Amino acid sequence: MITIYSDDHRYQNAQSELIDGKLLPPYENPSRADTIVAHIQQSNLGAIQPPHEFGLDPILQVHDAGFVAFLQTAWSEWLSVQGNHDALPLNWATRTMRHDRIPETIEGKLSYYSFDAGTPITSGTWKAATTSVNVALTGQELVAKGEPAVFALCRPPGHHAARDFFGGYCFLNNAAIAAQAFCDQGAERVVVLDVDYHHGNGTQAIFYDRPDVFFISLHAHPIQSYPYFLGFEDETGAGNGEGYTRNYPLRVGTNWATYSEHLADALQHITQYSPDALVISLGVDTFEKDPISEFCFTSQDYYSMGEMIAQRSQPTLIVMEGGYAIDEIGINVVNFLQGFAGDKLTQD
Ligand code: Q9C
Ligand code: ZN
Repeated sequence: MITIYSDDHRYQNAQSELIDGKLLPPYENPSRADTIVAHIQQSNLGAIQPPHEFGLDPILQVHDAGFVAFLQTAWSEWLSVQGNHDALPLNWATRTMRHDRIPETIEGKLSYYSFDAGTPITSGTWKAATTSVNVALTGQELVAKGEPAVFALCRPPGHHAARDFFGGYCFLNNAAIAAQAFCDQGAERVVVLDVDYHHGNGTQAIFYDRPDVFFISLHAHPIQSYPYFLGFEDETGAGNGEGYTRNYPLRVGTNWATYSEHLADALQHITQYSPDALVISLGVDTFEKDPISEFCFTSQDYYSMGEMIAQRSQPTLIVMEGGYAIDEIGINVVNFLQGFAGDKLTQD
């Protein structure tokens, strides 16, 4: 299986993130992707190729133009007002407040275009986030040209980013942009299967009213876990998209035995839908030793998950999302990819 990767992910290298009431060294840091790519190099998985540039057009098919312009200029505006330290928002328009007035100042715009204070904007954020999109789109292009499966080693991740807000370590929604590219190239039905520990609120929201992209997610129950305010079972799509969103919220402490029963159900729905392409939002923060998550997967479980998902025949783009246990992140990702490739690629 080909991996798409660029060192430019290292441009997203924040000083700290706000978490659990503290400013801590970021969990979402360059060593994540560096470790994954090192493990892929040591494996027999296949070639690692660089991305190429796709420009803003595919991003603007998914994201709001004002939001994209904000992300592009946020650092220079922040730098000139606040100085050379990471930018974070501090307040949001919650119940009874207005969402129809976009502030003029950089501090106000940070608040308007975000949903948490754990996602620092730095000098390199735009460069890293757009490179991450190019990684996903380069992988998408290879799958569209006939590769059965490609791994897009995206960093920063994307699935929490919605049409016009960032958060959850995500700025641009790599998986959604790739899914939209499949649609724009003629796919009639695309599935995004999200197996990150956290609900992919951004991806769900982007496709919520559309029948051509079916979003299916297994994740920690939002009543217990971040992002808290989306990902419940009764969210099933709206309008023409009714029936084309499916959520499997699972309680803290869930292990592979329980998870795999729900995954089997999700895979049946994918088979029934019969998509032209599958995009997998792959997070390995379901791991038992993940520092910010509370599922109980072992490293071997990722091999089983890869094998199980590969039993579908659709062309597949695997997009990296979360996973913060640095010591095992490489093993866990390679195990998933080996399980997937073992069941799919070597039998073709
Ligand atoms: N106490 C992704 O995995 N903070 N984003 C969680 C836990 C945000 C995770 C706080 C976690 C975002 C792509
Ligand atoms: Zn996650």
